[in-house]
Amino acid sequence: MVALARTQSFIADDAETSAFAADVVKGLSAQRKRVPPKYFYDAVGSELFERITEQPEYYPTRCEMSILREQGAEIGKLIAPGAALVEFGSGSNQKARILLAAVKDLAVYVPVDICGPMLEQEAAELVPDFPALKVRPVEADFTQAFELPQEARDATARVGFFPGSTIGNLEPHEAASFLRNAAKTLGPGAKMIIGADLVKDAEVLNAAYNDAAGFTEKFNLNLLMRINRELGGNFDLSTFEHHAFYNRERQRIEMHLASTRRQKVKAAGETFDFRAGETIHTESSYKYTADSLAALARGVGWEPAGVWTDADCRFSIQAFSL
Ligand code: AVJ
Repeated sequence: MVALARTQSFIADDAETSAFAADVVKGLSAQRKRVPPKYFYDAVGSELFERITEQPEYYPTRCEMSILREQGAEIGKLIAPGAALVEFGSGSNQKARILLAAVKDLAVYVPVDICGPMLEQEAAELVPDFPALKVRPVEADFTQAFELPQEARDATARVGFFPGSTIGNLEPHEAASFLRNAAKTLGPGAKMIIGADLVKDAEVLNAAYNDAAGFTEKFNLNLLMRINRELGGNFDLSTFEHHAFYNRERQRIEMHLASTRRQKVKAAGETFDFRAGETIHTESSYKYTADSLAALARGVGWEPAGVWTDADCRFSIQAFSL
């Protein structure tokens, strides 16, 4: 038996479904159709994302892991003894594990994620490997400010951890608002460690989001399956194509689902018209430089406190303090 505190949840199941329905109706009614990328991550989507990270073309996860493994001791110096580590959008915990191994005397680890079942499972698996560590999972939408568990509020210091280039999924103004809310959540004197994918050649980027084995395509299309399953949709998946490309001007990868023909589709009790070739914009994955992320963070009160990259400078870990 594993001794684990119950996940603190701010999300009710039906509230989650109605938020999904509202976002889908709003997004598919817009001039340029879109659905927020956070809805990729149901159980199937989370599993598909794990497969993506194993593909040879998808370098971000491997690069970030290598930075953490090789420079984790240096990065860990930002985390004072008795501090709380708060991971935003924790997913599989695999990156936190490397930091946790490099840091001594952590008061508490608080993984925060919107996917409750994943959070519970991953937290439970952490306990045997770090028997002395307090783990206090929180199920929350981490883009908003939320209340930390008591143990984290009582810790000597609070350090945010936002790996995986999840920040890239946010529009720059949303990333700024996330950092502002994280400052509120963590409180004065906090630090923040962010994993951000770097601007680079379009070929490398395009390949990473068009893996030959087709897992990114499956991951993208699963969004329509999820709408069919949870919102009574009737998307015909054979009539939508995965499109992913680097938008150089905006320094972001865009993922879309393109309707191969003119059609009507039902979802969440409404009917939506698609022109032939019309797309649903399902994800933007912004790429940063050290300077562009520092500028964004400075704008909301965070000062740069360190940058680490892999040998090929494909990915960065960037630290900030309040
Ligand atoms: C989890 C947001 C970092 O943007 O690279 C991977 C998600 N989408 N392949 C990314 C994703 C398509 C991923 N992030």
